[in-house]
Amino acid sequence: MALIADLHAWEAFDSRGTPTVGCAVSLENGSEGEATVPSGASTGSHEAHERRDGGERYGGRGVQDAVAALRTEVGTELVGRDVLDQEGIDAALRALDGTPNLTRLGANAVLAASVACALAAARSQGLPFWRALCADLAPLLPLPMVNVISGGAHAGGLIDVQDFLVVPIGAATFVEAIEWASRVRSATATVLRDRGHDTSLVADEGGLAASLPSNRAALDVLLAGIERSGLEPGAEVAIAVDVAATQFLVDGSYVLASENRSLRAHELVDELAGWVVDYPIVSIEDALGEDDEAGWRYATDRLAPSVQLLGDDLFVTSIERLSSGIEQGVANAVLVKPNQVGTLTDARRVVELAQAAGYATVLSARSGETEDSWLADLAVGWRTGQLKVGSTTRSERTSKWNRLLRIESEQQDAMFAGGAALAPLPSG
Ligand code: 2PG
Ligand code: MG
Repeated sequence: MALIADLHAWEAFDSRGTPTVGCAVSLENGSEGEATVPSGASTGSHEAHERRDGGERYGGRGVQDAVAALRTEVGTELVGRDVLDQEGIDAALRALDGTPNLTRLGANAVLAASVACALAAARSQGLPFWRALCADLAPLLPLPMVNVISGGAHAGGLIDVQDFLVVPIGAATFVEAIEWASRVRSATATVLRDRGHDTSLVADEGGLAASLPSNRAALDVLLAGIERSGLEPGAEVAIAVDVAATQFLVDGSYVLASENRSLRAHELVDELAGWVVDYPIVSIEDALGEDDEAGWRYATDRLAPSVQLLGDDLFVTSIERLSSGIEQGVANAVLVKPNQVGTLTDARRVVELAQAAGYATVLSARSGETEDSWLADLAVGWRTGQLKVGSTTRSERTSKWNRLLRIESEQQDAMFAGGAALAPLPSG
């Protein structure tokens, strides 16, 4: 037993300078756990509720009410509970909230408490967080998915597709994988500079935010960056895109504003299929809007046999939405963001459900992050196989990569997931 003695909460900053929730839990045995939580910009409408104060402070985005709830009713509920029973803690948080989407307390408040408890539990057992999470299973270092060029909501809509990422599929270790990703980023910046673009401005996740004429132009630049880095496109380093299509779905049409084109769902899928032929693309996230069922079915038929088709806004880390996706055979991989659902237990169940169904799992940071690194431990301990964090620059991103570098350096026998983590999985 490791009983909670006290819970403290405060208003902190995220990487966009927007308020977020911080929470610390101290135990009767003297151990502590402390967490701050992230926040998205291209959020799905089915995500758990992020509680904001409204009013004047921080343009209405303050979180003083969420913090006050933690200090009062959540603290009262949790003090005296055993942090070694994470499921019990998370169930108590859900019951206290009383709504399906955590609308009353706020998912930002609930997740901060959930993670702080989990961290305190690991401390009190004298274990690294990842070890406390995987118990007897072997830890697995994730294949990194690294943002190099940004568009969409993270880069002022310069181009429509939100993320152009690299996936070092041929790397043998995490150390090698992240060095390759970093090398491609530098080479891509050089390519952009050579072509007359400004590379001093970066987007929310540290990606290069260039004003390119089309989405294909970004793929051209990224492919040129991989070639310039001396790594082999498609064999050593591949490309992933997060289309984030919900963001440009207007009245049933997908509006590629940068290209002055408006596409029906099947036309967008056909366009993406063309990109897969012309570029070494291994993963496509949110190819369609979050509720475009027919579009997703068509996308799955056309794309999922050969590439990873990843649902973010589609599944929003929801057991219900993922279960129905699995039943209908939609997509073949799920993006997992703990703050989309609000508790670690719920996020972990989504990972387990996906793994049991042969879907690949990609744990993901948000565009608004903090310097915390607990996400890296979740990837290793939950054996998600893949981790998407943003760029290899900016401290709120590197804190996660740095944590993995340390874990790999200390756990020489830890397995690295590598390119085999990508869907379609052999059993899927
Ligand atoms: C996404 C994430 C991270 P946001 O769409 O996958 O890139 O963005 O946190 O803004 O939802
Ligand atoms: Mg996404």
